[in-house]
Amino acid sequence: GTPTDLSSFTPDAASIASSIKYHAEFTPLFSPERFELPKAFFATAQSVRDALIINWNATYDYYEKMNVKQAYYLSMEFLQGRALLNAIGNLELSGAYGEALSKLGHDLENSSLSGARCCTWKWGYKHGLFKQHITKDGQEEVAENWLEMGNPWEIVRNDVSYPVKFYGQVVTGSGGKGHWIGGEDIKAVAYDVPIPGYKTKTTINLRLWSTKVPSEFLDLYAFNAGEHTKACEAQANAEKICYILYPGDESVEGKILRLKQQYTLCSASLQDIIARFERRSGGHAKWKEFPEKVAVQMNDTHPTLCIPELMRILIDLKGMNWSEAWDITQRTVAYTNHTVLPEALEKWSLELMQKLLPRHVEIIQMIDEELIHNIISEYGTSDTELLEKKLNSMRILENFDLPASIADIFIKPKESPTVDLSEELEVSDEEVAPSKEEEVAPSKEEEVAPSNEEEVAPSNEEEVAPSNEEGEPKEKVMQKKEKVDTEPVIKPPKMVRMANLCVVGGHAVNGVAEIHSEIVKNEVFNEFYTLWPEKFQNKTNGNCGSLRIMRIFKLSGGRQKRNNKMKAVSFLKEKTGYSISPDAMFDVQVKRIHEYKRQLLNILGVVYRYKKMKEMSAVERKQKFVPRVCMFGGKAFSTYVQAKRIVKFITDVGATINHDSEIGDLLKVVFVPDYNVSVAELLIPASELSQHISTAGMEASGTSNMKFAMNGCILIGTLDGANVEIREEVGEDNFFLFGAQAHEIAGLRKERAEGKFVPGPTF
Ligand code: DL6
Repeated sequence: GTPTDLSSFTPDAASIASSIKYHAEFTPLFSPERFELPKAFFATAQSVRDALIINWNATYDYYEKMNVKQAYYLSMEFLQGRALLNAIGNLELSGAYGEALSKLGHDLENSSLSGARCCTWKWGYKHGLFKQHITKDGQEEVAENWLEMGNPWEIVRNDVSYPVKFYGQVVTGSGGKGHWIGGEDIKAVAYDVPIPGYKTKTTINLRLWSTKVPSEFLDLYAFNAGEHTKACEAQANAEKICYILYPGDESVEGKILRLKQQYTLCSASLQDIIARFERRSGGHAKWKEFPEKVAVQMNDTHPTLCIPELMRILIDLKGMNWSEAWDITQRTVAYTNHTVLPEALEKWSLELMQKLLPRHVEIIQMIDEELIHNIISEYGTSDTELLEKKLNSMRILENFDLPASIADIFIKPKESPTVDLSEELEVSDEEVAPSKEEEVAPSKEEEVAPSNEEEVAPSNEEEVAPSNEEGEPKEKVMQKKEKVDTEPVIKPPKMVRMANLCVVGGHAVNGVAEIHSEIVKNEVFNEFYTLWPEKFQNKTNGNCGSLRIMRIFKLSGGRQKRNNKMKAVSFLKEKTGYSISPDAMFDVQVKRIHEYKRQLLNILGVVYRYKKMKEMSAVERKQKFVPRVCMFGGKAFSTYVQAKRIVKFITDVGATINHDSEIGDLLKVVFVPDYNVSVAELLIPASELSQHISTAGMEASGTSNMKFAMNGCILIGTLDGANVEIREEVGEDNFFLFGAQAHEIAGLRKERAEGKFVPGPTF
């Protein structure tokens, strides 16, 4: 719905100037003597924030009064870009702000840029991913302390905070209720940021969580005894949760930290959502109607814990039974998938999760068991091979025993003699002894008597082999076989497949471009699609209106493009030291560095072009080649060695070509350091050709492709992600089609593996 009673307050330049001056004077972030750029930015942002707050309050008053359904988008990251110009534009106050700032001796564009430079908006974390420096050794990661200067947009809500628990034990009460006790307690405090809509006064809230411990957690005795670090340990543990975006997760500590981040987001957000629902229900919450008032959209699998957390709250705290809670949860939650790469689909060690979130693991095990029953009732038990296939691909718990009753299905009559080594291989009591938590409340796992993880065990495929005539669990039989035939192998760890949990627990699953949504249905989650086709849908990234805008402004060029190029030229000079010609064609590939995105292929193409140029005479070269600047930009994840090597290679190629006076402006290669939303806002409008050449079928959508197209840039790309729809929109003549199609890839890979290679066209 649209609020009707929003402010019609439109300040003029004079009142804006006095508001900026007020904030410059009373905002205690900068020293009083000067009014330089960063201060001008902060003061301007704060005056804009005042204007936004009026619309924001009116928006939420309206939502409250009308008791509207609210959609909550749960995401680990929001990369907002330049908030100041965006907000002023949306408020339709660009003219007035420009005038006010020039009265005060500043320029709106520069003030906004200053904000972008000192704060790359990685909402919610003290540090963003990292700042990328480019040195002679390639990428160097430097901590990015974007909050150093403070954040003019956020408003702390010290009165909005929720407890969040980790570790501890579960005591099972009557009716399957769990009491989660002990453990580590922190609190999540809300920080709000107003987000204005485009061509509307509706201004919504971006709510972020900061983590703290209640002040009584400071160990005063330890502190006074001089043990300062120990005394502040609880505080430090809580605060590090929101210290960094995507902390490295190779170590166990790193994994725990990530899981804590994910759970904090889910728990605090759901408690907040439920508190609002109850408040709006005036103390008479009709829980069945919860999904009519609340939609929770999980952005990727990071917020998957929403599912067991909502179940926990509904069952343990609101007194619902399992099926009531499950019905509400499923109708509330939905999932957006962003990747088909198997290695990027999150899995968590069950053991680790059980320690950190014991009650959630109980709930996940119950969801898994219910799923198993669903699968059996759908496919029956006569075709055990089919059943096995379905269970293997759909179960939430991987490498986890089937409940005993179900494992029996796979028992086949005696076929061949087995060696009875039962005594020797008996799983000792010790091995299955419950952990501390389980002693308090036996988990499902204990009921089905699993072995522990270090145990010698069969590999994945073997695990589904039939058991022996005594009906012993199949695992033990296979253990015997292992011991007899081969060296023991390490049992694969039990894992929780978060994407499967999302598909099972949510009522809708969407991909982010048409081709990707088809792959989601036909490959990644095909077994689920076969079972629940109605859940699957497509939402192309940025589609709302973007394609229409593209149609209207198809391939605009001219003077504006030239201005944009000039800005990029001076930015690149400042950042890289390279002088590039604005008359050259800007050929840009900016995105995360990844093998499937094929920056390597692009740079090899550049090397090839360079070599061809060198073979020609100066005259021929000039005739054959259009002057071109090949720009690359993007971060390589800190542990992704191959991606970092690609960055280094690009910079080395640049160093060679850019210093070749024979080539001059005909070819330049620039690696733009620290690519982020602000850099994108500068480079995309300056580009003439942009590269979206991922191996077809692998880029879920891409988001910059749409932005380049909307800025009148021609794309060269594969039929992958949103490229497919963009090409339909801009027309085949405005899109250079490149490379193989998704359905051809498997065949080509096979050919290559067999040593067949058909070279492509040369130029
Ligand atoms: O949906 C946003 C964006 C897509 O446009 C990209 O194609 C896709 O790679 C990206 N996916 C992720 C998820 N994780 N991984 N890998 O960031 O999502």
